[in-house]
Amino acid sequence: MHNDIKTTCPYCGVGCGIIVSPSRDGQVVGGDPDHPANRGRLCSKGAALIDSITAESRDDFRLETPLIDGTPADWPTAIAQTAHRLADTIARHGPRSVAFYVSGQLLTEDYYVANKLLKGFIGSPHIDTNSRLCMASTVVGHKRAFGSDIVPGCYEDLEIADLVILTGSNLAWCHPVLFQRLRAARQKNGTKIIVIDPRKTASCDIADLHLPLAPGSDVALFNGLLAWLADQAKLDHTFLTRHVSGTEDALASAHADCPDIATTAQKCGLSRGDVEQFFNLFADHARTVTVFSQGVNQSSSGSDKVNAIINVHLATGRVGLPGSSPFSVTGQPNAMGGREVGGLANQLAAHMDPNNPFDVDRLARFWNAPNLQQGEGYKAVDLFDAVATGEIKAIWVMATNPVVSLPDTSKVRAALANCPLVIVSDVVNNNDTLKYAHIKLPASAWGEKSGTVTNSERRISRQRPFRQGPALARPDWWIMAEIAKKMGFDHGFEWQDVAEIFAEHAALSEFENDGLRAFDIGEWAQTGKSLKPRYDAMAPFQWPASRHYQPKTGAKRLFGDGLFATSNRRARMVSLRYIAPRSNTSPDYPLIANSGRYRDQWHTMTRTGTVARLCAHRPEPLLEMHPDDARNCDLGDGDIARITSHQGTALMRVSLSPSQAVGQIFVPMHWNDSFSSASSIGQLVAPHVDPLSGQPESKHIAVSVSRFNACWQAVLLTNDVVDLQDVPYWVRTTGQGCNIIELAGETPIAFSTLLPDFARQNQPGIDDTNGINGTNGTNAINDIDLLEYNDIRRATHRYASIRHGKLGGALFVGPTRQTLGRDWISSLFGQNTLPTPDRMALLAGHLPDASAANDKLICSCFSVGLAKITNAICTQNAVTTDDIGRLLEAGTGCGSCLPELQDIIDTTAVKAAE
Ligand SMILES: Nc1nc2c(c(=O)[nH]1)N[C@H]1C(S)=C(S)[C@@H](COP(=O)(O)OP(=O)(O)OC[C@H]3O[C@@H](n4cnc5c(=O)[nH]c(N)nc54)[C@H](O)[C@@H]3O)O[C@H]1N2
Ligand SMILES: Nc1nc2c(c(=O)[nH]1)N[C@H]1C(S)=C(S)[C@@H](COP(=O)(O)OP(=O)(O)OC[C@H]3O[C@@H](n4cnc5c(=O)[nH]c(N)nc54)[C@H](O)[C@@H]3O)O[C@H]1N2
Ligand code: SF4
Ligand SMILES: [Mo]
Repeated sequence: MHNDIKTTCPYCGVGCGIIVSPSRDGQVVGGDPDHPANRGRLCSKGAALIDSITAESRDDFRLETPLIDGTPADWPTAIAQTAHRLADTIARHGPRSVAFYVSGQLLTEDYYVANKLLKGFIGSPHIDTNSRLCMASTVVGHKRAFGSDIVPGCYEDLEIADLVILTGSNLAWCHPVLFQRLRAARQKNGTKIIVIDPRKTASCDIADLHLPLAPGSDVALFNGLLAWLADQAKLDHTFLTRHVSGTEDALASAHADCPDIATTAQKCGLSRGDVEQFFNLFADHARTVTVFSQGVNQSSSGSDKVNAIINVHLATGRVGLPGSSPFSVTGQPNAMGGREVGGLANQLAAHMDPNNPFDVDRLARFWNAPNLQQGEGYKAVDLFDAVATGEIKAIWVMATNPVVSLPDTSKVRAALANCPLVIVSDVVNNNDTLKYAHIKLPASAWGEKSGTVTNSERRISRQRPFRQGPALARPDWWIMAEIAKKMGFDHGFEWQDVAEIFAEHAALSEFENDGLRAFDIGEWAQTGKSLKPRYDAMAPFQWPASRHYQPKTGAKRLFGDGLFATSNRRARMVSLRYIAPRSNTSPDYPLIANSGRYRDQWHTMTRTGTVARLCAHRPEPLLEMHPDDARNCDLGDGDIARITSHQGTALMRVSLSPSQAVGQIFVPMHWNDSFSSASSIGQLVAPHVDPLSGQPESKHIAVSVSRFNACWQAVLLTNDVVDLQDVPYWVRTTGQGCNIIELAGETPIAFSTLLPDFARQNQPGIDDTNGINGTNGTNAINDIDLLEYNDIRRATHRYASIRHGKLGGALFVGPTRQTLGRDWISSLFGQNTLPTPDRMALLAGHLPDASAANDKLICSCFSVGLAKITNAICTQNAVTTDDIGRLLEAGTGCGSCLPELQDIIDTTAVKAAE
């Protein structure tokens, strides 16, 4: 392709515009200066998109062909087989025995087809999505308060607000470009910023106040605020009288729950001073935006947390006004699009309701779909329970990895293992869920497919193809449409192009819409010749885009006129009481584990886990804990710990962190069985859900932590497939030249079996269990040099294999964590011949530049590590992030590392002062 292609980032819900341009060695990705979400900015993940595409081109990465029971098939066979098995299941067990589990990473058009096929034509209500784990509580909160699932504000509000509250949101790492916009606005306007989060996160870098509230206590905090605002006569009574119902009851509940600052502080585990400061800041700034995300949603009281936030905004008339709104930031690139097409089990397409017979009838007529049923389907956790009990006999998983991301994953595995028909559509050929699939269908990936996504501010943008995928990869909508037609659903799936699906979706949004269904994009409902060119040229726009109702098009904000989407057009305040999280500590499980995200990893790592520069930021998953807790558990920094919950056990390396409160640990959600032996966190999460939204409580897991008594630790560098079955602790990361695998065990094993060449050669004379003979030297067999060094006294072993002069693998074993520089060894893998000094250095365990060893990568754009930054602070007088940028370039690319740079400056200054 010769021209610039404008598309949208496939990661987070900020929905940044991207330009892909041709370059000498292929293509380059840059931020789109014209896209309103980012105006040219990108974060570290967006900036590394070309790296992830390069990784995707590797031979073993993509699912290249349909596989039926492990046998490659062409598409006609795969379609016929899938259709036949689904039809057979329906014939024998009825339509409700079929379920789909889909994802906010599908494009709107894919998502629309999935809902139409399952709900409308197969006639099963059981389609749910990973948005259940993500946005479901917000959907309930919005519907309860506004009558419809609508985000009233826009990104600009964060820039023009006087006060921005980030609650349950680590915006710096999870919505980095929005965070950059906020940072810039703060520099310009002095915006006040409050972070409400049990732990000190990177987002606190720009905060005036951090409230480390007790996990799960948000309802108490916002109830306390509501009661206090009422007592201080700070409510907007005119707005309440005209536009809100339920006020008195909500106020009474808030007063009963948290009558004063002291009670609020006590329930939230905060100091009175901090609570008072928060309340005063809220009262004093009419232009307030409250940004909320998973610390709010992923809770057994998630829906109530959302409404507690909206209550204070309604009570002060701060909804849908410039710089003034509650603001749910969505996670996935198309979490919002999924909600628009009714992706959740308790929604219908175009913001209609499966429990409303008029909506069901309307949709059935529009689709000409006689099988559409009234009523909700199973929500994700219940859906997989129904798979486990055998009620669901066929499940089709698309664009999500539930074996990693759902709670209680042991149960999910068992359910899938027993399910008679598991179909998985994915772009990769290996993830934890694909292992259970009878039918694997190769989907086209980002960069290859065409369609639309909706970001957090209701902005619909195009994703446009700019590269060829594997010959047999197909867009998800096409796969479903072909199977639908093969199942005998002749009408309704005949689209020739994705533009036609979008037009149908748009037509449905305005179909018999009396103006109350705010999701109206009827402007795009056209058909005919001009459809495709217009769709292809679509510039990003905010819905609604109505042909009939006000606001007709591109409204930045909704509800600013005080008219809501309820039948009486009044918003509703909800009466709430603080209820403690479901999973609580006990003598057996005395700590609370909170799980969340890292700056440079995306979810279950299927894509970001293959990019060296994204893996360098946090190569191993860390159990972050307060030093006091670590001491109680007999753990030190860098030790390996066993984390046990009622559900299961995981292993992770300990990182001491004063940012964690005593009694609370933080663990990443990303690692899985493809990247670790036992660091997948879903196996610890209890299936406790919010009673209204069905969203699991992944932020509050009662656990115990104990020592994993490593008697040896090792690092293995290789590109070969290694059998790690007998290694209890291993974590794999992608280095510049090879995979880097950290290993540890509680009992000795035969180390040489970990190095493929050693195992294959079955070397005589090498006895390498922990602490044995001292064979040192080189053995050459079949052009493979095997270097070996054993120091029995120190229990230290080093092995390297050189194939045809090139480094093939290196293994370093010792009693503690290996401290040698992985980057340098990893870089040797690219060299055609390994010079003798490097061979010697490998065996001696000495690095040419020892200071580079184990440096922690901070800036992934310019590959600047901690050592250089600390050096610049200590010896070159760098006192601001700008100084560091000038000296080292760090922080001047995407800016995602600025919070960490500031943190390093602060801690280095403190150390220097001590
Ligand atoms: N780098 C990166 N960015 C991403 C993603 C990714 O995988 N990686 N995923 C995207 C997706 S799908 C999503 S949903 C978003 C999620 O974005 P966020 O919600 O910002 O991310 P999390 O790290 O899951 O959780 C946010 C914070 O909630 C806090 N928290 C935990 N318990 C409580 C509580 O009881 N109350 C309060 N107030 N806070 C609490 C946690 O300490 C954590 O810092 O990120 C999106 N962006
Ligand atoms: N403990 C804990 N668990 C959590 C969370 C947490 O904070 N803590 N967060 C939850 C949240 S908010 C979310 S959103 C989920 C995310 O969890 P998942 O949705 O399970 O995570 P992903 O790794 O994004 O999985 C996406 C899959 O889709 C594939 N894929 C990518 N593009 C396409 C495509 O175009 N078509 C098809 N067919 N496949 C594609 C990818 O290869 C990958 O296998 O995790 C949830 N689970
Ligand atoms: S903030 Fe980063 S991950 Fe999110 S859309 Fe923008 S570039 Fe992509
Ligand atoms: Mo999410």
